[in-house]
Amino acid sequence: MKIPRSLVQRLMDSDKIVVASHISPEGDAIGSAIALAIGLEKLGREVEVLCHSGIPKRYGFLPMSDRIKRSPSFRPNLLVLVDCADLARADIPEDLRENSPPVIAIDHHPREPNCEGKDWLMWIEPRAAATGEMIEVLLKALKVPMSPEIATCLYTALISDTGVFHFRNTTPRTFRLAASLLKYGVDPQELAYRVMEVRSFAATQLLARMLTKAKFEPELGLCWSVLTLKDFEQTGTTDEDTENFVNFLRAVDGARVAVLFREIEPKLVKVSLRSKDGFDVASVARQFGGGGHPAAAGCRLQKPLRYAVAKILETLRRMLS
Ligand SMILES: [Mn+2]
Repeated sequence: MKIPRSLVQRLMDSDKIVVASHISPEGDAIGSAIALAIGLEKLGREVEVLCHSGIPKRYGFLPMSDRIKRSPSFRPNLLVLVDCADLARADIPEDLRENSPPVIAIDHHPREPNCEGKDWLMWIEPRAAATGEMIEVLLKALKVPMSPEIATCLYTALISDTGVFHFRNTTPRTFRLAASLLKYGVDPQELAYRVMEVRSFAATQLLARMLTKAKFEPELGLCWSVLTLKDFEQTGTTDEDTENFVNFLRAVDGARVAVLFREIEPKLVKVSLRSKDGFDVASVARQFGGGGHPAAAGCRLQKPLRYAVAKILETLRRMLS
């Protein structure tokens, strides 16, 4: 991995830095953002991590997570996006999006960056299993020593994007980095539990509903399910509780593509897409304004649930048949 030299220079030259990631952030987004922020703070920079729509409870154990802000408390002279190279998908307040300072984007999603007309510096490594791998390289270049806090964040990033090292994006580099992080006191069982496994009882009941309503179209290899506003209301859950649910659909024998639709508002539907044998679900997500990786992607549609489900299934059925 080669960091553009100008990127390191730009970081060194900036003293008020905001680090942010994409909407619906997961472990790689949040872990990478916090790890970089801790490192930049050690270098004496004023740094804030932003999650404009709030940090999912699941990640509340991460160091510095209690200092994550919804809006910056100072005017930054640099905005760093991690795990995201698209200002439109960044989880930041509108005024910062419209009137952003220079931007550095550090990402491993293999998509065309969306940055026309802006002062941008880009570092994209599609072969990195997680953006966390890139942050480790960057912190080394910045001469920030590894610490237990940074190691916890980077390990969280790795296991989140590799499904605890079982997706195909896992490489020797991933394992080497994970091994080196264990030397800083990372507890692999504890982190895997907190990031991938932990589920409230209410969320378990929501999961039961998703499984009961699942549909399987074996001739296409399509497995999908829907959670409605009513499902969330009646179980006392929110969309945050659906993390990793779609993997149960993906696990179905014979499923090539798994889709989970969630009705968030009467006219807002979130969609998670997963695939097994190389089918590119990111290309489907992009058709609907979303993004992601070939095997794991997502999008949100400002449409009624019925419409969103019909549209996406129609697209998938056409591509799968
Ligand atoms: Mn990622």
